[in-house]
Amino acid sequence: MKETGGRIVVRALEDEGVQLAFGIPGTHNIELYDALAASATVRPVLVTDEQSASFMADAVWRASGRLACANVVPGAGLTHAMSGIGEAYLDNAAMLVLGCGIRRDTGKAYQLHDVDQQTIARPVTKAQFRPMDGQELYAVIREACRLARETPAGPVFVEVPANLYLTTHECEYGAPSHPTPHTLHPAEIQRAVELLDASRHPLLYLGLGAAHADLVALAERLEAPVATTFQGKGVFPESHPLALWPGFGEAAPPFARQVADRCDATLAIGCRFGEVATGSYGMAVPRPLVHVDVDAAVFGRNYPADATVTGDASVVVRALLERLAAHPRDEALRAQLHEGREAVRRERSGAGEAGRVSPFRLLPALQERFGPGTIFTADSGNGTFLAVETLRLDEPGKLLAPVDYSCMGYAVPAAIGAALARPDCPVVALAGDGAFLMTGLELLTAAQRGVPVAVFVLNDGELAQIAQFQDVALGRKTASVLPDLDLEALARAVGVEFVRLSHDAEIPAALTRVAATLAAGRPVLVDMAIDYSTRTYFTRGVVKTTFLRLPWRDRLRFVARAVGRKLGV
Ligand SMILES: Cc1ncc(C[n+]2csc(CCOP(=O)(O)OP(=O)(O)O)c2C)c(N)n1
Ligand SMILES: [Mg+2]
Repeated sequence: MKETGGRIVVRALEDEGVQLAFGIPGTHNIELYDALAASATVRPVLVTDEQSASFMADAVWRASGRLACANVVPGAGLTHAMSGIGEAYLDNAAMLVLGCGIRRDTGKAYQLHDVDQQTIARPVTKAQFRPMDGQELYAVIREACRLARETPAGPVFVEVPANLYLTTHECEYGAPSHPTPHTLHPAEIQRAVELLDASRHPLLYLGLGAAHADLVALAERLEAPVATTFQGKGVFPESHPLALWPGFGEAAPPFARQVADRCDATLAIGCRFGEVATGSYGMAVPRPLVHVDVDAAVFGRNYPADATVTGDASVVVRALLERLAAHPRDEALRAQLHEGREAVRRERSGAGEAGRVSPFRLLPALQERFGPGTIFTADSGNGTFLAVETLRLDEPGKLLAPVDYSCMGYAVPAAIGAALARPDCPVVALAGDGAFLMTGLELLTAAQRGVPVAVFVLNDGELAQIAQFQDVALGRKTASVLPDLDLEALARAVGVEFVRLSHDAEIPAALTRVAATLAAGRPVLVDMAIDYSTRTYFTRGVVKTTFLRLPWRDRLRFVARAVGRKLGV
């Protein structure tokens, strides 16, 4: 029997278990939207801007491990969605970018929205498809979904020519074949085991790619302190006595550096030693370095590896556990880790700026109030680093942050996507005031659909992450001070509850109101006067690392300029 293109695509989404399709319809895909309206399992979600559509789909994956789709019109819809697609690409979040395209059956030029979408999508997607025949539609969508999920996950683009939606096609609905899994090389495992057995104090360094492996058993076998990347925060329970810090170089607190400096080998799993995670390559990685990843392309790019193992983290860790000798329990190390964390907590629990809210009080209070299931979303800016350094997470998928593409505007739409995917979890967005200006209107979508998200606007009146660098390095701030915005009026305009949080003493009462609003199934906007007077370890470390890497002449020039400006000369 023949089916319409729209029905065929929806059937493929249903068979892939895709339940959420975020986007804005246009003339090219109204037939697809019409078919979506008839689906029992795939929900179309209307957004205010397609960048939110891709941020939401990204968050569905990160929060639930389920694939979602950004459903966009040709040209303008795709380019609006590019920010979230780029984020998903660099942060390895799976997503189906379901685009559509001009008619390919008329031969006409200068059609509406006609740009070369395959070329636009290529640098930010794992693969691009353009089925030309309706008979291919089902198989192409299923293959795109499979590729998007395959580790390392990422976005995959499919451009469906509009004419395929307008006509009917013969189609077969067979399950796609699965590629054969990668097999381990015993020699690689053997070499890794030799190096780790020979070390007295190995360090474990884990990225998100290590999730699902038996990491607690591995850490305890090696009696190794465990550092993670930012993305990997929570893959190893941070309440475990061997947990070190998210990172361990100049951009980490002194105790984390001291512990790492004492190590005589590193086992890195599912990470790439990217610029952000390493604090601008300010980590001295103890050698020998054993690097494990499913993607051999990551080895040796920034830090030379002494041994590499290509393979799925769970499989490799299982193989290592079969062979690795047990290291003796190291009470001194465990005490040092405990004391180090306590010292950080003490250092930060002091009085901050009067009349403002300390992030070091607010974030633990949020964790206590909403519990371990809470999903936090953060944005590009100071808030991400505060969240990374302050939250204590025992699972991955609980802090969703734009790390490697670092795109502002992520937190609010990501919170909505996460809340739709995980209605069982409280969801809290930590949005910088600058980032909020980009996608904050998406609260309208949350209000209209009754999505209970708590959006905390970290209101400091500045683009702080940049302003702080400018202040230290340049002695003045340029184009980084924000205009005033009446957030209470905005909350009223989009129909969400509003809470003002001006200083620490108000935290308990404010959280009670936030909890009551979420429990009633409604979103809430919290205007919070954030205290940024304590610089994060990350910011301090990156400034130092970058500065020390400059030639002497330029260091002097920088210092003279900053000091001169501070003194007003
Ligand atoms: C789309 C985009 N534009 C610009 C930047 C550069 N940038 C990185 S952090 C930052 C400051 C963010 O300010 P805000 O949202 O107020 O957060 P804060 O740092 O003040 O907490 C800027 C402008 C970016 N990362 N993404
Ligand atoms: Mg700000």
